[in-house]
Amino acid sequence: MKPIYKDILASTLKGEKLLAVLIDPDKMTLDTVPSFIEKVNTSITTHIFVGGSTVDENVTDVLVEKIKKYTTLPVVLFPGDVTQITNKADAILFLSLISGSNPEYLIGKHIASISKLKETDLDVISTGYILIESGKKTAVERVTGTEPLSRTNIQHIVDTAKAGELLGMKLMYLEAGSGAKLSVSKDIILKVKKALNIPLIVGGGIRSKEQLDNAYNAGANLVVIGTAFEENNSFFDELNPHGALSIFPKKEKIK
Ligand code: 1GP
Repeated sequence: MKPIYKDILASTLKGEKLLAVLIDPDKMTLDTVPSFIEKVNTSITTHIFVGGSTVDENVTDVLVEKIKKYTTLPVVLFPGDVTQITNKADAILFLSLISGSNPEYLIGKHIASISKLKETDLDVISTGYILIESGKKTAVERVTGTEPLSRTNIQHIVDTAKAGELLGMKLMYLEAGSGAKLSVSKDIILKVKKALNIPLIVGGGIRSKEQLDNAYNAGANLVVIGTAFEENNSFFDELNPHGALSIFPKKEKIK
């Protein structure tokens, strides 16, 4: 088993900032994997997350196998359902949707996943998953039948995250939802981070370098971006501190 959580924790303690590219198996075709992963490999990405709200059976397994052929980056499952579990990945976020009170997403799906999980050697990472209001109805809301937490009641978000930590969760994920109109605010990230001793993940609606830096500066240890990469491959270059990586060697300056 690869020690994915141990590595995230070590990076967090060193103050390193991590970036996960989220690949939704529903939106990526197998033939686009090589070129997309090449972009990922030459970017500041540190992790590849794979998962979606609605994915057909076995699609994730085949996709992860292909991704693994083209990268050495850790592949972490971010599953919407039990059918998305595959041993071809390195780790799985064992997500409990603690912002809602649907028992299926708090513990039900977890129980259903055990027979499959025990056949794998995935690093299983207990993760508190908190959905935050983001300006429009998201797929997570629709699929889980839960309401997001109000973005103005920050104390309630902080208390929810702290309760998750005290229950033993090893990561906390503040989620605005894929394609969110409003990403998680700086103030929310700042206050949740201050209350927690575990690494903090932030995702949903981050589409610019400025938003990414804001999330890091407020205290996010790992940021997840999906839609912005899906819609525009050159976004990888925008995040690269040296701009687009050129395949041509730089010309020496004539003195
Ligand atoms: C969704 O947090 C992730 O679960 C990423 O969201 O697709 O909006 O980047 P985006």
